[in-house]
Order: sequence, then structure tokens, then C-alpha cells
Amino acid sequence: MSEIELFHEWGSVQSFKVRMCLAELDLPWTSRRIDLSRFDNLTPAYLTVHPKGLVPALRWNGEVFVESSDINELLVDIAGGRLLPSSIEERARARSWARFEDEVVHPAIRPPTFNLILKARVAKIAPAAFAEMISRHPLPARRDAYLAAAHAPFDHAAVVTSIRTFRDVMARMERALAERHWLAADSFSLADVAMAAFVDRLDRLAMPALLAAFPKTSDWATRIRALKSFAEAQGPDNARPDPLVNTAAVATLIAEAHGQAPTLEMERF
Ligand SMILES: N[C@@H](CCC(=O)N[C@@H](CS)C(=O)NCC(=O)O)C(=O)O
Repeated sequence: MSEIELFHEWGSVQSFKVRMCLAELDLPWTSRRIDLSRFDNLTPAYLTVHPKGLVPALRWNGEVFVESSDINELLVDIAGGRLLPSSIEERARARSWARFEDEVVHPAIRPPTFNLILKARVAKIAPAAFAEMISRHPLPARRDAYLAAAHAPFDHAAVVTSIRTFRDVMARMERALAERHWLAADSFSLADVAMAAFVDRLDRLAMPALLAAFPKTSDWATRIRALKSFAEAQGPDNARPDPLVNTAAVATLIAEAHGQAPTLEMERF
């Protein structure tokens, strides 16, 4: 089999999904770490690999593949179909969970990650060096988010909205887990891999207490955290919560989100 090279960052949610998939499928891979704290994703060399300057990217047979969910589908094909359940409905559900993670969960993860972790990290970089690096970002929305992380005050409202979305996400998981042992089927699948990354980020953001109101999701998260592939996906960057997170501030934000209405993002699902 041709070598699999993964361009990734240990602390990236979407990279976590791909690492966990590789571990579940027992596929050997070579790590090409892209250090996001040094903005290695914006170097001319990496922009030839991924022109949007994002991780993960995977090189296989000389070709580069991007988008974590598409990469995971490719890996499933390479491994002969494992991680996709047997029935048509179950496979459709698994893909729907992967899309949900991409379109709802990952965008909701970004504001707390920026405000609770990246702000502190960016503060350690000299302003001139930071301005020079970030001006190279090919995606204007990402560039602006980093600039906000550096200069704007803590975006309290955005973090509370994300916490409300997290709760809605767990309510959706709870409904699925009332029907079956894993999210898409009674067997573990790509759906569980995608949503495992969400659990890991909750732990990292000091928010695992949110799971307590959802017993089936909480039990699922306990099973997920016990998997060897989960630890392998975390790799060396495995301090949970992240030492940069102000856990007292998070407790206050969770209390504030408590009892607030569901978020609009959920209406599509
Ligand atoms: N939809 C893409 C999203 C990729 C993405 O946003 N990756 C983040 C890390 S989780 C990243 O590269 N951030 C660096 C940046 O925004 O500059 C995927 O799932 O692969």
C-alpha cells in the first residue's frame, strides 16, 4: 500500500477526526505536523499542499486530499469499507452525522476555542510578527477571526451561543442513542469518529459537565473516551482541560447559557 502522509495539528478538531479514523482502521501513516501556533499553515510550502492554509490534508499515491470527512471516506475505501455500517439507512445516517459535525459542530466550536485558548496563545506572539503572518491567510474570514482573537475583547455572547448549540447537539445525539447503541447503527461507525472529536473538544474547553443532562450521550462519551483510538487521536497534546482555559470563567458562561432557547442553527437538522 502507498504511504499515507497526514498534514495535521494535534490540537485541531478536524485533524483529530482523521487521526481517530486512521487508528480505528489500523492504517499506518506518517505525521507531518503543521504547528498552528507558529502559523506553519501559512508558509508558502504548506500553501502548495493546501491552498486554503487549513489542516488536515492527506497525501496518498502522490495526490493531496482535503476536507476531513472526505478524507475519512477515502480511508474507509482504502481499508475495504470498515467503519461504514452494512445497511443503506445506517450508511446514510453515518454520513449525515459527519456532515453535521462539519456544518454545525465545528463552526460552533470555533468561538470558544478562539476566545478561551487562541486569545491567550496569540498574546504571546510579538504584534509585528503576528500581523505579518496573519496577513498571509488566504481566507479573509479566518484572518479576521485571528485579528479579533488578538485585538477584540472576549466575545462573551458568541461563546454563550456556542454553548447553547452544544446543548442542542447533545439533544440530537440523545435522540439517536435512544434508538441504537452507537450514533448511526448498533456498530461503531464514521458517525462516532466524527462526534468523538466533539467530546474531546468539550473536555479541552472544560465543558464536559454539559453532558450530565444527557445520560445516553454521557454513557456514549464514556465509551468513546475509553477507546484506544481516542488516546491515539489525542497524541501528545492531551492535557484536558487545556491549561490555557480559565475554568472558572467557563463555569460562569455555562450557567449563563442554562435555560436559554435553542439556537437557530439547529432548525436545519
Ligand atoms: N472543513 C474543513 C475545516 C478545516 C479547518 O478549519 N481546520 C482548522 C483546524 S480544526 C484550521 O486549519 N485552522 C487554521 C486556520 O484557520 O488558519 C475540514 O473539515 O477539513
